[in-house]
Amino acid sequence: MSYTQEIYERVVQKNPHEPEFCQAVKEVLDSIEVAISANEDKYRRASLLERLVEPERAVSFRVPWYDDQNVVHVNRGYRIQFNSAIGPYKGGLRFHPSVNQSILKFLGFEQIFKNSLTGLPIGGGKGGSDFDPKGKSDREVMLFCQSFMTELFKHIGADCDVPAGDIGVGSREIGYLYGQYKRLTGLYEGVLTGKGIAYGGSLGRTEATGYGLIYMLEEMLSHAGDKLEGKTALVSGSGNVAIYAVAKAQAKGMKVVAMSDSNGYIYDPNGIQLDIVKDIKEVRRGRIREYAERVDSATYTEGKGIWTIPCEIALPCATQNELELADVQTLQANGCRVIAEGANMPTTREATDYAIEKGIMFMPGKAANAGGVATSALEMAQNSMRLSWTFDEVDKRLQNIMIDIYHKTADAAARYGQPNNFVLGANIAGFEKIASAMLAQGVC
Ligand code: NDP
Ligand code: 2IT
Repeated sequence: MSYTQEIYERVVQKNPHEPEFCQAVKEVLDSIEVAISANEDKYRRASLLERLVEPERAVSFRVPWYDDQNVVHVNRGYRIQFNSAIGPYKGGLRFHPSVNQSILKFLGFEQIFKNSLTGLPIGGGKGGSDFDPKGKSDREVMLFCQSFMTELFKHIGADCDVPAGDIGVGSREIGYLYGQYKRLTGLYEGVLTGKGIAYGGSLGRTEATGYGLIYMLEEMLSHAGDKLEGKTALVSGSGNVAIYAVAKAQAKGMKVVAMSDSNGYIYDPNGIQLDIVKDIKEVRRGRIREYAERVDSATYTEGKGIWTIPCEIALPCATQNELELADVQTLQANGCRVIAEGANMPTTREATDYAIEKGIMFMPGKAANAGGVATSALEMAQNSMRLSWTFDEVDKRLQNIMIDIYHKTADAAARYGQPNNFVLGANIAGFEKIASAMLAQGVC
């Protein structure tokens, strides 16, 4: 049995109740098998893969808080500090009722390779809670965030672990978390990213993941002799990543005809009016269905049928495993030729393999959505220097980082004889840097 297969079996055996984590590990191990086999002795002697799949530390804690009726609730909080070989743990916090250790370990594991691809000195981590911010008052969200940070602050710091946003954690939550960290520690330091511009945030961080996705897409198409202008796209989700992906796609002349949330999707053949989506989602925290109530040309459909709409480019920007085999088959039959993942692991393994096999250009999330965490690392750099760059300065750096990630990914894929397999390329390119840092630092 190969070293990678052996490790995968151990992971399944040791984590039988963690399907998402096992899924993420399998994809990476399958990809890096060709790179491992050439140097198998070296890696085995150091038990490199055994160490790679085990988080350095995973903390789980109680988060009690009062709602507006003075009823006490208890949620579970987590921080997975997965790998610090190339820098302090870095990765978002997710607040969503589906959060559990499996989901956060998959996200933390993905983050290791994503952060490596950015070329910046950041390790991999992820955290969050099964708290649901939906329908809660600002006061309830604040009390929850304060309670969450009252435990989390013991484990994080500007040079040790720097959380940020993810699903359910945006600028409001980051503000409350930062305020409590400062109160507890007395430190004004870059311990969180995605902060408000008034208190140490970086211009461009809000837009970075979505913009970065489109910069990546532009680079992919240009190397295939094509361009973004005039292309029709679907973007799932209507949160931070989806909104700024649509903004940049439209600025580049693309037509986005559909967006969604966890209840259903809107279809607007005239092209989505983003100012209305932003008002519904960012200002009023409403539901995407309201778009169809406000725009005559749009229809709203309950359920996850967004992928049945004909398009040339599909950008899943909501959540894990939202794009399944049947969806990719439908997309392909309707003329879709490109998929780039704004979300983390939104495409199931069968669907990913099918897309690559059928020649759909497919860019995995760890490369395509790395613009968010890369810009977080730029925020950390600005905080350390105690200065702030202009929007254009940050945006220019983001563009260069995305182009660089494209080349690292494509070059690694080509080196291993599969030039169209960007999943293989991204995993190998991310892994090589981590592996060399881990080997150099000895058994730890
Ligand atoms: P937001 O909370 O801002 O938005 C999430 C969107 O996805 C909402 O429209 C939400 O709908 C939808 N969604 C969430 N969970 C589900 C679900 N179980 N089923 C269907 N739809 C769902 O999060 P982000 O935009 O920040 O994150 C989106 C994705 O991008 C995630 O996979 C995240 O890990 C990834 N990502 C985020 C980065 C960032 O910088 N924010 C960076 C890199 C990746 P509803 O409102 O109904 O819940
Ligand atoms: O999945 C991700 O890369 C994020 N949620 C962003 C993490 C970060 O630290 O900015």
